[in-house]
Amino acid sequence: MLLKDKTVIITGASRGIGRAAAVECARQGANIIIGYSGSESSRPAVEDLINEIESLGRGAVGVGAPAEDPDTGDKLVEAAVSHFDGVDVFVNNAGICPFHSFLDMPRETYLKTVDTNLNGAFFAVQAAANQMKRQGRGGAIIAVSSISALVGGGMQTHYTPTKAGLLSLMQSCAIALGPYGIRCNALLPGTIETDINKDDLADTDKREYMASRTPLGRLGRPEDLAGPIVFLASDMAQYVTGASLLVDGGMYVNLQ
Ligand code: NAD
Ligand code: RM4
Repeated sequence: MLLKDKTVIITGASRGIGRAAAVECARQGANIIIGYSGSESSRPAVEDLINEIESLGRGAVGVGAPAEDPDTGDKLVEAAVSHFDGVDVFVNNAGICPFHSFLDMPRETYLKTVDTNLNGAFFAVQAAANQMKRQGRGGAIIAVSSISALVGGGMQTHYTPTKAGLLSLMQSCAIALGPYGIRCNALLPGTIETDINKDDLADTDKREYMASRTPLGRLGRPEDLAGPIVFLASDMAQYVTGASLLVDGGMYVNLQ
């Protein structure tokens, strides 16, 4: 029960890494605000997650919260205040990576990626931090960045800068928010099999290449990130702020 009676907001929690984190946080005693895109097609997945969390004896509320909307953070915070006891943990997880070559990258693809992954995150983190400051009991903010904050991707020239930006945002926020007892850390997943890279990894050669780069011998699963997210959210990490935690099966260090 590392998060007993805490309230955790997770953006993009309807599936993938965000969903796995939501379930594990609930298992550890937290109530969850499930941020999702707001699309009708996501609603069944959100209902399914609410049911799973309730079966663990915890509360969960789904909030339609498009990541690119600067007002989304306020909306998520309002839900946490009205349904539970404010916000203890904010996990900025929502993100997209529409793989595309650089030289002909459509402007709208670039702008949408930056708005969704980084600009929206800035305002959401700001909203969560202001609420945590008002509450006066500290808090934890986790940005789901990526191994791609540290290395490039030829088909990810729009995406990797957003992930580096999130890492940098957590470093600066750690300084800005430390005086309020608010810890800010970046989680850097490696290659995790989810919907975000389903098409990319449908290429068997690419999939095998990515797996072969991983010393632990397999690609990641969403559940592999849940424990590290709980750790950063919990008091076990009470002196951890401004840090980056790679969870990549060793992929980053695997030069030779
Ligand atoms: P995913 O596609 O399963 O999940 C992404 C989540 O973000 C979904 O719930 C989706 O609905 C939500 N989302 C997308 N656009 C949104 C929007 N405009 N507003 C609100 N929600 C929106 O993929 P995932 O792998 O679970 O991705 C989660 C995070 O992990 C992303 O930020 C991604 O960049 C990061 N990440 C993933 C990997 C990987 O290999 N899968 C590696 C490193 C980092
Ligand atoms: C990650 C990393 C993975 C990729 C996903 C979409 O940051 O680059 O390899 O599949 O993004």
